Amino acid sequence: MTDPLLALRPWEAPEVTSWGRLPMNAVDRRTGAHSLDGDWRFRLLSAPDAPVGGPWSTATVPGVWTMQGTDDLPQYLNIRMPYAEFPPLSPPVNPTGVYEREIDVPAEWAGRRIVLQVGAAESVLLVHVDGRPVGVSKDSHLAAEFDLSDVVRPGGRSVLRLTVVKWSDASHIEDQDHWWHGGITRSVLLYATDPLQLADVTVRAGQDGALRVDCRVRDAGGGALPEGWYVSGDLDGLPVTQDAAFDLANAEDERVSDFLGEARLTARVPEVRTWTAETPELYGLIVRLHRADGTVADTSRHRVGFRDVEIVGRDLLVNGERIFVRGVNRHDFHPLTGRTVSYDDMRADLVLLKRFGFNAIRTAHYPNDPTLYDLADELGFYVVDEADIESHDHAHEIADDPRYLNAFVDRVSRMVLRDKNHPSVIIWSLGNESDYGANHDAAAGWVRRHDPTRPLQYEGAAKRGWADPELASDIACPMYAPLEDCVAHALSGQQTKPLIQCEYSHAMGNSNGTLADHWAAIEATPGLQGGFIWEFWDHGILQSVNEDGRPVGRGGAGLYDNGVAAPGYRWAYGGDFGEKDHDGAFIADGVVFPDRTPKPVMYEHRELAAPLRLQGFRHEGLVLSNHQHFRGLEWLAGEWELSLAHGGTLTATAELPDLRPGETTVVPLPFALPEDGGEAWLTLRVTTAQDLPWAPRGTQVCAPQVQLRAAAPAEEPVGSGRVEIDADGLLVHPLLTAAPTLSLWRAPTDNDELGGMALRWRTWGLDSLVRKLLSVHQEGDGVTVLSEYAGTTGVVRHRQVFTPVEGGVRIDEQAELPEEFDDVARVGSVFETVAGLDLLEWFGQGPWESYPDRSGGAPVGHHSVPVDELFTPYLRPQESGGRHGVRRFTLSAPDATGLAVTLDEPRQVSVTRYRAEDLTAVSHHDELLPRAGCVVHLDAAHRGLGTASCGPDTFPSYLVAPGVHRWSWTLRVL
Ligand code: IPT
Repeated sequence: MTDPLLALRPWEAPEVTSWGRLPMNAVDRRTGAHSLDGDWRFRLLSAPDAPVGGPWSTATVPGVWTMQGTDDLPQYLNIRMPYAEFPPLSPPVNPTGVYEREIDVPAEWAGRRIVLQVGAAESVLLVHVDGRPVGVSKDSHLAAEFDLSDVVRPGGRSVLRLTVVKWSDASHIEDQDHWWHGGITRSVLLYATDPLQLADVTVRAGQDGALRVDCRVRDAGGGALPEGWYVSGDLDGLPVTQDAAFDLANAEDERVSDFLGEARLTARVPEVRTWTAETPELYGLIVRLHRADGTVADTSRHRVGFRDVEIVGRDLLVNGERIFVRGVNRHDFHPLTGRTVSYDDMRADLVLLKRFGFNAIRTAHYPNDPTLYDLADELGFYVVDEADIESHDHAHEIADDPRYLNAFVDRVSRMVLRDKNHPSVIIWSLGNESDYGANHDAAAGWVRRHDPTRPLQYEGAAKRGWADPELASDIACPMYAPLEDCVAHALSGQQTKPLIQCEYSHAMGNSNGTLADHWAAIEATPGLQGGFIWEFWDHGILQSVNEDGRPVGRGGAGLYDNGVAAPGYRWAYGGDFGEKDHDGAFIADGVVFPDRTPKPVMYEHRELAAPLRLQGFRHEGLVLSNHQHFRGLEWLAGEWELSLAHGGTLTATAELPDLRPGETTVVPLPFALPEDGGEAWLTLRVTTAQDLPWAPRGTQVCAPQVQLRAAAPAEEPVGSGRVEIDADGLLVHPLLTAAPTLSLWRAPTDNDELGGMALRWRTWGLDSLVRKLLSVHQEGDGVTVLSEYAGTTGVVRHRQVFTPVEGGVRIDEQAELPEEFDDVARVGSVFETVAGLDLLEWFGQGPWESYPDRSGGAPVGHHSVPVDELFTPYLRPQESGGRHGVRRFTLSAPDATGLAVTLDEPRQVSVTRYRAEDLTAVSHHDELLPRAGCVVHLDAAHRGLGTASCGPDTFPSYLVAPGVHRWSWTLRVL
């Protein structure tokens, strides 16, 4: 007999969004439920209608079978669908996982309503109990519940089968930019309630302390709703009482009141502690449903945050304040489990984001694990909650396709029904990259009626006109818009909606150039309120064998904080599972590595988000301001630090002033500036003053800095030594294994590659310049060497003048770039050292990696880092490890021997174990073999990083111009 669920072929029926599924609601049933997580019997079929035969294997639930040893492996594609079939069709080979296990139903559940909850399954879920069809559900990122009361027996044992079909009509609207997987990705539960139950609870809690709780009550007993039921509530000890005036049971319409009633609880909290991302104050609410005799039939627990969100004019306000949105896009991702994320992992994500100054999350591009929202409420984040709709490859057809109408409304409405009680959720999003059509308007209409308390946004609609009030977006939420367009819009007088970019500053590889420029503009321009960096994660999957089944290399090990990627492992990206179609390293575009090690941009972000700002002198003092929206500085402690170029670092405890949000004050200089010591910088190191849920006391929050004294022009006493130059015109030096030569090339970053710059550089031949010695000219003790570096389309003239100075040699260099080399990666010197010089100490910006357009978070000071830790292991090897604004450095061995370099002015310097060509030659970090010595670059000019892998390139001011470049440096032996 054909199974009716299979006969329905729900995987090719977009109109069918579910069958037998219970309505979504916001009653949390996790506590007290029976977990069905663990090992299940498992079979992977080649198609949903293939016979279920052969031996069972085992699969872990929750988990994806694509990472549990089956031959159906992860595949990474951004926009393109992995198969050619048009919506709503699926390919003939359609991996289908059959999960089975016994369930023992407790005898005490007799007379109760028994419900199965499947946290998430992708992409179509079919449920059977003892071979009987129970239900169907779609939406890979929301839970599905089914009433099993009629198919299981309390005290008995049943066989539960969950069939998960990987490809379906739904896949065409789940075409998000991440790995394709298959499986059950969130927990499976079984729970029981009284037939008289809370079907849904809607909490509204405003900044004024007014609380309103709407309860939907249902009786599954079959007949009319029992007489005399009522609800009561308790908010941290404050009674919440039933509103007698509220139309209790929709009494006027008996067809409704037969099985569904409504009641309202209200309270007003005096002197309410309001919720914001800075002050995540939560109250505990218990809602009870009572039978007529007063006994409790059902209970629902909530955490309530009192806050308002509204748009006034063109400003998004939280509790009446225009906030800045310092956001990030976050996927549910884990390098070992694919999409299944634990409480601890989610908490670690959010704790890290808090520590680096983020205050907002867009749940790109689907409703995240429910726990994420609990944590966002608790730790303090503003959330843009996004529905599971991305039809990227077929966006235009689907947006207006009536066959998909149900799916759009279903997905958006179920998300809202699930998440509506979270104070953290301040904006609903209709989805991502799905063009714009009637299906969106239908979903938007539902949301506006059901939840008028929050704005909604949709980039696809906003794209049609940032200011157009007719479109289904209350926010102008573009992605990757040029900053000048945003500023121009805000200044145009035409702006009607808050401008908050839903994606900006693409974090692929060594990236996020101009982030500081963005924030300077956002903070200075009314109408701009921030945005969401793309994205949190580099989605590298931990792999010990490569696509050919061979063990991966052992290079580049031990560079990650938590040691997950030990030698013999690599981070897989697109193509690494042998997929023919893939989008390569585009999946590695996060601000953290796959094991959550922060990338250097995180330090930049932390500084840009600083709650406390230091703005230099005014009225003989230092100007301090509180840059928060809602709280004072009492949670912070400070320490002054004075860094002298020729001297050490002095410290003193800072008394932080009492400043309300937005206030500024002037404090006296904490140190008398010593006469000598040269260039001087004052830093206020700000840490947490007490233990917080997201940071122990003493965690660094920011380190704003001001320059107190500029450097005086350096005078180099002329020395007497001799400079040795070989027959090729190259410097001979005991500590150098390769003499300083000219470099115009860097191992292309992802931005350089995808933005087309690297292609131009290769066409010009900058990766293989041919040096020709023109002349060597001795003058006194000094030597002038003229040479030419020929590319394929132009020639660079280069001059080095070597002059002996006390203890070493000064090198004055000049390079003349032809007009056609109008945008190169760098102009500077490169040389290599003997082995053993393993410690870099410098005065300049640091300690972490910085580049000309990403240097805002690296304070000037004395820094010291082992050479092996200078390099940043971006998943696809590329230019990395640079330090901006370096004035001088030493490279030394443990016995303090080594070399010292002084630069004529602050320059970009990098010291790594790799030549640019080493990095260019490989595609993964494990293939890199570190050199024993150091490869040192010091640049007269270095191109900014920009974000051209997806979005704007760096700004013109960070480009390296053609023409004459001059730089000088001295090299001494320690
Ligand atoms: C945009 C997507 O929304 C996001 O999912 C991701 O793919 C990002 O770009 C790039 O990493 S879509 C892009 C075509 C602008």
